[in-house]
This record gives sequence, C-alpha cells and structure tokens, in this order.
Amino acid sequence: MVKKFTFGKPFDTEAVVQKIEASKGKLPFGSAKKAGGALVWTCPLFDGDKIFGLGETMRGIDKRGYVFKSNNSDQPNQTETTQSLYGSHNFLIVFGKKTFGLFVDYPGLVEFDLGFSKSGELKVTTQTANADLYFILPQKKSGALKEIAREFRTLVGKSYVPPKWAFGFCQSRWGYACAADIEKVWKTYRKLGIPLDSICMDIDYMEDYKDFTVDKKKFPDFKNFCARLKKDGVRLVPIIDAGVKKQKGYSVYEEMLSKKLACVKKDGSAFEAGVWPGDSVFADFLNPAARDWFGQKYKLLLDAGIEGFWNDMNEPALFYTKENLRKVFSRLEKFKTKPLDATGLFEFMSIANSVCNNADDYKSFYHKVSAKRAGAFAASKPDKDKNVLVNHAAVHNLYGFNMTRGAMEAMDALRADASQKTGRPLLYSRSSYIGAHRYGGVWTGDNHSYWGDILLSLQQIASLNMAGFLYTGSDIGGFNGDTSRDLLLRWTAFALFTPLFRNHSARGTREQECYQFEKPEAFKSMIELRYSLVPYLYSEFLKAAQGDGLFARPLAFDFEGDARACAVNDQILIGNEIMAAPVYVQNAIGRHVYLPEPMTMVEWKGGKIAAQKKLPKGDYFVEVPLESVVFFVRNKKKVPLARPAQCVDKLDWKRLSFAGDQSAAYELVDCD
Ligand code: MIG
Repeated sequence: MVKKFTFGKPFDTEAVVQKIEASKGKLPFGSAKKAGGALVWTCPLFDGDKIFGLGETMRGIDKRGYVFKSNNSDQPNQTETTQSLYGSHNFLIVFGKKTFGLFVDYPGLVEFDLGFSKSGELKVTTQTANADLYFILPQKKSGALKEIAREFRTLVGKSYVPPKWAFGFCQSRWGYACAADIEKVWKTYRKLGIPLDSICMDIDYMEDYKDFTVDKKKFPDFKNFCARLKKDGVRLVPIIDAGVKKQKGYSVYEEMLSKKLACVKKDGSAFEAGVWPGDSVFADFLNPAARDWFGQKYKLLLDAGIEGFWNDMNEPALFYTKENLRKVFSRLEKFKTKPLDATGLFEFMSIANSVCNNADDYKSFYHKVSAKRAGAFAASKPDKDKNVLVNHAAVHNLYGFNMTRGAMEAMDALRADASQKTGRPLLYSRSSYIGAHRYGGVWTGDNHSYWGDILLSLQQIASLNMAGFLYTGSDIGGFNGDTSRDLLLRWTAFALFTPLFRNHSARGTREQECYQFEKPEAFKSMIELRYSLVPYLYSEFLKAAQGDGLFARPLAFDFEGDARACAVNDQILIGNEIMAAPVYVQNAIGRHVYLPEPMTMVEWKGGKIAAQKKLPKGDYFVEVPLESVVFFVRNKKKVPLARPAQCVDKLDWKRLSFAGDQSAAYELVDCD
C-alpha cells in the first residue's frame, strides 16, 4: 500500500505515473518538521536495520551509516566518500524492525543521513519544504522487500526495454577518430571470432563537437558505413551531448534560439556555458516543446541507419561560464603579487577548481514551466500562457531525465509512423532521476581501472534496479586510468551478467579492446558465455520489466529470513535462476561465497562448461582461475544456454542446452 503526503506546494517532477490522493494526518513512519526553510523528516533506526536503495551511489548495497546527497554531478572522482554522482534516485527501503519504502519526490537537493550523524536515526532533508513523500507499507509479512519494490514501480511506471541487440557486446572508446579506427575494431573482433554487436561513437565523430552532425572528413560516406557494419551485425551507437555549440549558421543552435527553446538567464537571453564545443547553449528540457524539438533531431541520425544513442553531459556538466571565469580571474589577481606559501597555493588551486560545475552557475539560469507544475518553485509571475520561470538549481536533478525522455518520446512517435521501419531504439543516459527509467537505461559514468570498481558496479546495479533502472552497466575495464589484463578479465567475467555489456575507456589511457592483450581467446571465451546467456538474460529482463520486478537484486530480496544472506554485499542475483559472485581482488585465486540454498556451481572455461557441481547450502571458498567464469544456478532451477554466435541476431533461440538441474522447468519469454 502506498500513502502519499504532500508538504507545501511541490514541483511536479512527473516521476510518478499513478496519481494518488494525498493523505492527511499522521505519517505512518517517523515525523516531519520545517527547519530553516527545509523539510526534515526523521525516523528511528534500530539495531540490525538495513537501508537499501538510493540507486547510483557509492558504498555497499546496505547504505546504512553514511550520508548521500541527491545533486546530479559530473563526478569522475568516485571514491567511498563521494556523496553525489550523476543520478538522483530518492527511493530507499528500511528493512528490519519496521520495514517500509520511502520515495522523496523532490527535484532539487536532498540529503539522506542514514545513521551517519546519529547511528539510531534516519534523517532526510529537502532543500525547501515543498515535497511529496510516498510511504510504501508492505501488506504481507514475508516477501516484503519484493513487494515494496514492486509497489514502487507500479507508482513510477514500467521500465524501459531495449532491443535484443543491446544485450550483445559493445566496444567503445573515447578517441576513435574516424571511420578507419572503427573499422579496425569491427574487423579485428570478427577476425578473432570474438562476438560483437555494437561500437560506440564518442564525441570524436561530430564536426566540432556539434550535436547531430557527422564530420564528413572523418566519415566520408556515413550512411554507407553504417549499412556495411549493420550487414555484419554491428551497430554504431553515437553519443549526444547536452550542450549545443553556439555558432552562427549551425541550424540546431539557430533554431533553439529563434524558437525560444533554450534555458535563459534572468534577463531572458539564452544561458551560455562552455563544454566540449566551446561556448554552448542548453535546450530547456523541462519545457515540453523544447524536449520534443530536441528529440526530433535524433531523426537526423536515425535516417543514416543509427538505432541507438547514449546521452552524455546532461547533469548538465558546465565546464565554465564567462561570468564565473571573470570572478575567478579577479579572485586570483592577488596571487600575482603575493608570494605563494602553502596556504596560498591551496587557496589558489581551490579558486581555480571552482571554474567547473560551479554552484553559482547552476543558479544563474531558468526553465519555463507551467505555473501549475511549478508550485512554490515559481521564480516569476505567470505570463499570458500561464508559464513561469523556475530557477535551474531548484530543479537541477530533472535535467538529464527530461533530455532522455524527449529523445525516447520523439523516437517512439517516429516509429508509430508506419513509414519508419526501425526497431525499438537503444538509449541510455549518464544523468537521471526516477522516471527516466521509463525512457532509457543508464551507465554508471566515469569509473576507474580500480579493482574496487568491479564491486562498486555490482552494488550500483543492484540499487539502480530498485529505482527502476534495469538496463544498466559500468565501463568494463574502467574509464579513467590504465587497465590491466587481469582486471579486464575479472571485470568482463562479472559484467557479462549485466544488461549493458560495454568496454569503454577514456582518451589517453591504455587501449583496452580485448585484442590489445595476450591470449585474446580468454576474452573470447567469456564473451561467448555472454552470448550463450543472451536468451536467458533477455527473458529474465522482460519478466522483470513487465512484472515490475528486479532483474538484478541483492540476496536479501529472495532470502529475507536468512540474516547471513541479507548481509551479503558482493554477490548478486541475476534473474530468477543465477547468482553471480565475482572475483574483484587483484591476484586472488578465488573467493568466499555464501550459498543461501543448495546451488549448482558452474565453471565456464575455454568456451564451454568445464564443470558443474551441486553444493549444499553453506559457506565455501571457491577457486576461480583468471580465465574462467564461475556462476551459480539456484536450487531446482536450470538456465538455458544458446550456442554462441558473432552477434545477437544470429543466435538460435531454439537449440538450447541447460546448466543446473536438468529436471527443472524454464520459461523462456521472448518478444519482437
Ligand atoms: O567530459 O565524451 O562519461 O563516457 O567518453 C568527458 C567523452 C565527457 C564523459 C562520459 C564518457 C565519455 C566522455 N564524456
């Protein structure tokens, strides 16, 4: 059961699709008060209570004990003390003495103090006292976690389902500079027989980093190039950045201004900030007309044969504004004459660092929304069309959500037109808010080639599923820093269970395509396992999406009564049949695994199942050679395996073998 409580006059974030009447009277859990303009909700935490949720955040699956801030950030420093990442997913589940779900529907800054200041207190603070709180009360004693997660998803709407090919392997890198670079990736994978379904195109493909352009010098015949790759089962997936280059004669820029669809400054002029293309303007994605207009632009690439996109820089990231740069230079002025002692040096650096993603810059521009939607967030009187301006900072966390929404809604509309013969497109975004899960997936942004980031990705994927984002994955091998062969192998061995299966790295780092390393056949074997599992993974994904379930989830969701299982932070259930327990420690020969029920341990090696062993419930040290994948099939269940193929389109879904309990039944769900 869901109970809604409304405080003040909230902004309608459009995260919720099921309209429910607000309750009056006492909150079912905790209490709320206003303090200094903010809304503060607190509730006691008891010994043993756990807190799940909060989507894309740092640290464990059980988040209790730390503090997080919903404030979408371009944050490449993903360390354990980082409190804000690219998305804001204000949904959590308290599990313990009292078990319930809480969704804090608020478009701006929210702080979640999960027993950080006081171990026995959960405290949520929204920046202003205008918010909707949704409490989800489980009706049944057992299965409460799944029930809460499902109720929540009924509230916020069905999750996005990508096309099947999006479950294939994707090779990406920031720095593929031209068609020849991409052709090399394609041909080398095919030559080695390593399956591949897509190659991402990073900002390098554009002309001067201009959205919806393809540099003709780098791609002389782009349409034909797309067609050649597609014929061989490889799709190109271009990036779209939020910022649009300010340049006379560039139609996207000129239209945005002439149609008045840009975010504006207080004086009504278009807000400008520097990003990759230099000075840029930003579509007002909170204005439905702007959202739709920008979404229509994807057609320019769809027409060339593109079927998938990734939306980047949509927190939005702001490298600089002219106004702030001026302030920064004037603050630095004094250092020209003053000798730089240590204190001065650090002050100098901190001033210089305030150029990027500056809080004042986010306060300096506005969106146009209907007065009704804006509630107490209106920053101007209604105009003749009953629209008001809303300050960006107050609704900051909705920007990426609405960029993604605009793209998918426009592409859906295009497909509804019978003359368009494209399939469902792939779309995933860096920035998001709950609600965006209806329109696309997310990737977890700029991680590092750190061993700990394998574990981090497992934990983020579990939490993102609770927020409705089922199509997720991390940059395999790590985005920042130089990867190593062993790290990439271990990462691949885990990521092959995650929907988005993409190797991506930053410009200037060591090249990390599978063939850059010794014995690429070790990677081939793992990627072949992925392809064998695609029918299973897709089928389980569909079941979760259609039934408002979780594709990937912590053990606690299926073994609520087992305290040991509930405390596991480094194993994950994938669909209803598989448990993954990745190795994420350098030079480890294996790892400890807890089996909450009897399971079949499966070892995949050299492109096939090398061993299967039934194990009783209990604790194990499981040896996992570097070139093997070990996973577990749950009690009285079996997992279908197809014969690997070079791309998803070539998989035979009918000729299946099974791992696990051969006498069990498996229901394979398929769609177009
Ligand atoms: O400022 O497009 O997260 O995946 O390769 C960096 C270049 C911009 C950030 C994305 C990353 C992408 C990179 N982008």
